[in-house]
Amino acid sequence: MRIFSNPEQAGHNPRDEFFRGQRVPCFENPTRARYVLEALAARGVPVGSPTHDSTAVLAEVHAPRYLAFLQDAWRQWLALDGANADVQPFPSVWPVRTLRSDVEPANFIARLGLYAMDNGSPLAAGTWAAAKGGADAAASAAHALLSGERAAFCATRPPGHHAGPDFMGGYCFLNNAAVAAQTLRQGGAARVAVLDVDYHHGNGTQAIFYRRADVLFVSLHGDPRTEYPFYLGHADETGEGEGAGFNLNLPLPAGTRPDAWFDALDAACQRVAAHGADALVVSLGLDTFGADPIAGFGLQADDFPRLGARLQRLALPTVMVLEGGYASAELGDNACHVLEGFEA
Ligand code: SP5
Ligand code: ZN
Repeated sequence: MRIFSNPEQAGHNPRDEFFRGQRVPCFENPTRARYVLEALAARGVPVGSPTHDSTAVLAEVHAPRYLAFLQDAWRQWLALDGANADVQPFPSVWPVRTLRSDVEPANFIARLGLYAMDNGSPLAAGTWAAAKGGADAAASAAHALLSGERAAFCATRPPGHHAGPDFMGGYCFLNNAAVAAQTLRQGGAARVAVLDVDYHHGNGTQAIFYRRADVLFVSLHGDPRTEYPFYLGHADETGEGEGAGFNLNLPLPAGTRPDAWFDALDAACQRVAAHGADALVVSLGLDTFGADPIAGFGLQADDFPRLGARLQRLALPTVMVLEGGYASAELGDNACHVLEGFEA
């Protein structure tokens, strides 16, 4: 298994996010990557830097005006009166429902609201470089498969599955899983499946592929009636147009125990197998862990090798990209346990 990191990740280091009116330290922080890389190093697993540039494929999964905004956002923030590098930019207005989203305002905060689905995804000086490095890792992992590698894992942050065609959200800026899937398509895989096992529904990935039949999206996640991202991820979302029938959501109640979760995983894997996919991309969120501070499933340490083993049984060239997972001390071991279950 090839492992990729993004050396730029630590530059995405915002200080805090909002929770119920209070500022709390960011759950999604550089320590997460450190724990995963330390766990890999402790096992003697070699980790490589990206080998491919994702610029061209990014333009196929994200809108040009969104990419242009994100790349220049920190500079534009610093240019505002009263802004400085110690203050975090947050949106304060959004183009919901009857308002227009086709206009790109000149005002920076208004553009931040246009491109952000929540106020929980703060930008920092190094956000673009970190997100781009993660996307490069995803493109590199896909290329490794196209060169005959059985599997690859991106030990990268920030995560990507909440980032849609033209928006950020849920700590995500560029959709790494979509970059991997699109790279595989371009490299000759006729059909690709994305399987998202993060606790939160991968609304961004779903949105990117919702009208496409060539990339199947399957997700099991906390029921969005009560869990983030709330406004997408429901069972009646099955795809549109050409993509009708190529989107499967399996929402599960918060508090779901491992056996019920693995039953849903089995249903998800059966749909992936029925797709006749040539390659698989796994959005590997580890916030399904019982001790996760922001999520509500009950997976335990020994459930992660079981997850890896089930993925391996699909017998497909597989890219895994790290998504969520916030119980930092255990995050590295949980990630390695998935890889070990896959390789056993
Ligand atoms: C990639 C990913 O897992 N994104 C998750 C985004 C979740 N955003 C909402 C966070 C709400 C934090 N709630 C804190 C609960 C503390 N007890
Ligand atoms: Zn998550």
